[in-house]
Amino acid sequence: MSKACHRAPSCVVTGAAGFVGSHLAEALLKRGFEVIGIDNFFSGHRENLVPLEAYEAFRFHQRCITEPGLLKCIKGDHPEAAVCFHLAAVVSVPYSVEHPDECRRVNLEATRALLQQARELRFDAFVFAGSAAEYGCEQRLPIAERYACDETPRLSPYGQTKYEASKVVAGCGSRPRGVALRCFNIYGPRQDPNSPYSGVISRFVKQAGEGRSLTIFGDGGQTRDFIFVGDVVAAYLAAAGLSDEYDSPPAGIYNVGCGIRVSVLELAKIIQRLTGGEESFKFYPERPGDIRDSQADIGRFCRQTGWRPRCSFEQGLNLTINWMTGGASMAADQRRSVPGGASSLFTTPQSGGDR
Ligand code: UD2
Repeated sequence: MSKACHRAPSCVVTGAAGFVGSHLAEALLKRGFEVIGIDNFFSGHRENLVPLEAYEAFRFHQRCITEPGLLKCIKGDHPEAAVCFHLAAVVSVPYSVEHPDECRRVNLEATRALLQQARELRFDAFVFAGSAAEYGCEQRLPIAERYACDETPRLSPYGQTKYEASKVVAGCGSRPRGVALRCFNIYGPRQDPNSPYSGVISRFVKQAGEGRSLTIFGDGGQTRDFIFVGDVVAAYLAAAGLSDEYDSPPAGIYNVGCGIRVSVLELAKIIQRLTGGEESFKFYPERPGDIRDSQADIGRFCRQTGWRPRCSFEQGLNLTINWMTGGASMAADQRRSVPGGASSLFTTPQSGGDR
């Protein structure tokens, strides 16, 4: 498979104001691609666009992905557009339970419509944000892509619609090449810690920074496969065939994680140590619907692309802690830049892994 393209295509990024979408857009801009960002700020933040607006090649449209003909309209304004990274979605699992119809419209039907337009417009690649939620309560570890099937009992409309959409994307043929990345627990700078449903790492770092006890749901023995956002961005670039380090994979569905699981209690202790706080935890009842263990089998994506997670857990946590704690006293626009320069997200050295 080919590596970086000679003539840079323009890239559409839906969900560009989101946690992962904004990092992806920034990485593309740094590599010289034009980026057309789309977001309706339902869960994305305007602040995340600040670093992107420093690039002339960044264009932004405040639009909703459910608008009929959206991609055709974008292509009319930006004829070079040839790659679509589709990350915009209803991202909250509990919200999807409360709003199943909206979740289906946004996560499945809008994806189907965008893909159909990408096909008619002869886009090169369509890369979709799938999720580990597609596996429901899978007990076999590590979890391989083939374990998710139509009969899998999924715990939420979020998991179900992501599963159906991933299948549609992967089955779309060769033009565009459809790739769905089933990402496990992503963490890093720009993850919003302020909701009860925010990712556990962002919540723990915030609690530790404020000198509070860390809130553990259940006994803390549940495990997750945490992956740093910079590694996820590298996977997206590879998936679209835009990486100068990794090969592009054939159309299909691929897990993206570290392949290692860490318990919530272990995580809490590491964060206390890295933030220099006293060990102090408060235990609460297990969250309804919580799965016990999660760990990705990442062999398929690694074999097809040469991609590997490169950021060790401690490096990733330190970058996240620096950003969150350094950000508290800064202006919003400064806060959205990653300490050490955004490049630190994507150029973490190879590491033996100190999980
Ligand atoms: C993640 C994704 C979700 C979906 C799912 C797939 C996030 C925020 N959510 O859900 O979208 O893809 O994976 O399986 O990435 N916890 C605590 N204390 C806290 C917060 C959480 O103990 O203050 C526990 C929580 O009960 C769970 C674990 O930490 O056992 C991870 O929780 P999470 O919300 O970060 O992510 P998860 O795996 O529920």
